[in-house]
Amino acid sequence: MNAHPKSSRSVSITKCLALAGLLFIAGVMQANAQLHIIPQPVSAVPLSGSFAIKASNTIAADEQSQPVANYLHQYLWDTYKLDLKVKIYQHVPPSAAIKLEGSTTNTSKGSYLMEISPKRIRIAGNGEGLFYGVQSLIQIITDVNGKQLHVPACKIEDHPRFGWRGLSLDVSRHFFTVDEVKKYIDMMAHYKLNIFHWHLTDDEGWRIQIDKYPLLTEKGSKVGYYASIGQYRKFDNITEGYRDGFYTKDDIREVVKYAQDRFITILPEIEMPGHSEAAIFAYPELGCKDSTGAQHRVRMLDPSEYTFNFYENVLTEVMQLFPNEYIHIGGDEAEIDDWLKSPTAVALMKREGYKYPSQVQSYFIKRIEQFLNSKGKKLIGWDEILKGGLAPSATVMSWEGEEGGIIAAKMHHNVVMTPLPQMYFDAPQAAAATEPLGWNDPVSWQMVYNYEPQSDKLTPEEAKYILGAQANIWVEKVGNFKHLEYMIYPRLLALAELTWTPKADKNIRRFEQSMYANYHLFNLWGLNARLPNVTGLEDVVTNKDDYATTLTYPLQNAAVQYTLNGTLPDTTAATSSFPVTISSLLKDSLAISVYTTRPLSKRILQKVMVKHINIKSSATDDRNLQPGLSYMMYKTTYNNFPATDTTKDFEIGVLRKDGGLNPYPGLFNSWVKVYGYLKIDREDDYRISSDFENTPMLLLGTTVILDGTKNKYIEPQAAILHLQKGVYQLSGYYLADKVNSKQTLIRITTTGGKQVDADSYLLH
Ligand code: TNX
Repeated sequence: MNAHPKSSRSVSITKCLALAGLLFIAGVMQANAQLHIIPQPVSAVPLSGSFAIKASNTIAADEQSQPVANYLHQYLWDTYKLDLKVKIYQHVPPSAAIKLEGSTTNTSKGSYLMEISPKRIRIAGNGEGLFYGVQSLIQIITDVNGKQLHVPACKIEDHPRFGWRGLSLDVSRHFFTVDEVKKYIDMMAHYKLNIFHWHLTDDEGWRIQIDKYPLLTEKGSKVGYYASIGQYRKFDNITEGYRDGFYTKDDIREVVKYAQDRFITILPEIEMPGHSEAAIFAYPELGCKDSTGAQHRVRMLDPSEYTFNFYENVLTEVMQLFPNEYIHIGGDEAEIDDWLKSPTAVALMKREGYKYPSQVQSYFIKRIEQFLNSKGKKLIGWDEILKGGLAPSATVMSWEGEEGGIIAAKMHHNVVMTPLPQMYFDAPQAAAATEPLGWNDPVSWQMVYNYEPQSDKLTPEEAKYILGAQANIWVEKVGNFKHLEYMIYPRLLALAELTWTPKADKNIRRFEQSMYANYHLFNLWGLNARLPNVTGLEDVVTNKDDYATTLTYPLQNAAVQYTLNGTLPDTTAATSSFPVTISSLLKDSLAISVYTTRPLSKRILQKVMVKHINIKSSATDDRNLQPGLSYMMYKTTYNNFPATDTTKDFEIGVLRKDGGLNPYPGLFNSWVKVYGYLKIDREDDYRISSDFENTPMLLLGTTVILDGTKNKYIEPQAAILHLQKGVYQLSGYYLADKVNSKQTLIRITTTGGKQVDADSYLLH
């Protein structure tokens, strides 16, 4: 045997170190193997190795790509203090390390190609396409111990599904500064959203300088001042004080440019003929006589020549500031019955032969449309503009559900889907009592993700009129930017994916993982995103005498405090890190409260109940039982399912396997009653839950085991039951809709985690 000479030994140590380094890099790559890019690209193939970004690298770009190259340079500097050179070439040399190039092959709007090898990064695309490629790159940069930036090798080919990927911001109810608006635009850009709908006027505040009518901002933007002297017009909805302010024309130009640099179009909204109290406050002649507004307590614009002339002048100045083709004129929640008190409106109705005030609304919008069209602009408005007849070329923003949008698409009008509840980011993200203030019922990121803008009520031809989707945020209850960030993130990521990624490629499990991976970016960007829920925490009913669960967390560095007695953990409660096992004897119920904290994030609170129940098997002779549950499907969409018991219109059948039914033909959704038996052949612990977005009501005998009045995504729940061999009467109700019909209605697993075959357990 040869003894190893010393030199060769030292070589082998070097080799070992090199190998360790490689393994380390492999580890980095491993972490990125899934390429956590949101929205999920059309095609993303991970390759082996990674590219290390160094200060000595140059960003080489052709002339048309220079703005995007500058953006990347600025981003790397702002975020990592890395100062790369930008060099502009007529033809980018093949050897350059980071290449940004206009594309001749990839020309569909927003498309790009990105190839990353250990030697170079190449992104090719035109305009926004190239910019989107850079955004994908930004998301996969890994910072190894704050020392070295890496990006995993990969090949990505990508383009958007919809051309309208929007997000609104109400700056009337609370004002947000230019810097805050810019940060909002930045975050939209990171997730490839491209329409920023700026809600600039409303009852509470007029926020845009109009030279011809200075009182609009002088009086109309000083909500706090006028409130303080008791002259305020409408403030009962506002929480957290007032944020006064308005944007000068220079401010607007600055924001428009900032958005343009990020390939975001700004859609300005000037509200009319309702939600105009700030303008009427400043110029009372605009107001409809004796109008008080039954629902919204605000006056209507009078449909007078003075008003039309005034708003044409306003819009003229607005159009000079915003270069895009669309102008949003509001149109929502107009209290049109008030026009019956207005001599102007009554005379107008007489002159035009109108019977209803809705025809005045239609007249109003059509006149404004004609004006906008004459200036080469297009009108878009909320779905109420359908009332009394839609203006000839108007685009409809469907917010009161999808119906308005569906009607408009069938009339071959363009539509942007922004329906309640899914697209409303002013809703809390979990049970309202534990969240910062919001409107309406909670909307989870899962509900946002599952939203499909092209309703199956549309033919493929009609579906082409759906330009895309948009989420809205109204800020009556959102008084500062941190709260605003909390409402927007992470739901914005779900919006981004549903508007970008091909429908067939959506996958909520994969998205969830990528979303968690994005929290490191939220930290990097100083963004107050809502933290994810704790896993292992749910409302439970159980007939067992003890209860145990292990709480885990999808993010690192999170800490947890909990109590089991219904009180909230106070500052002295012990803090642990995840995972945490809770186990307790169970006599009656256990009220678990959990605080989760993470550096730089607002902590979240979750509360669940574990309730003890008794279950008896029924003495049914099971010899004639057949697979499947019986069902009655009612021709009703009542909110209240017990009302189905008096409904005569229904069909009956047997529900096989564990999926749900499609709604009653012709209805959006319809109630279904299911009944039959749960047959247990082997004594064991079983877990019964539902995958439905809206949890069904489910009873064993007369005992409720799943509470259908709660939303599953918001408040997960399960029954954990020790069941003897025997037959149990099972019944329940659920709402069949197109989302639920594809999911598992009743999921039964042994507590060992094995899913049982529904056909041998659910019988009739
Ligand atoms: C309705 S959504 C509005 C907003 C309010 C929101 C919440 C829509 C088009 N109009 O003006 O802020 O409800 O109150």
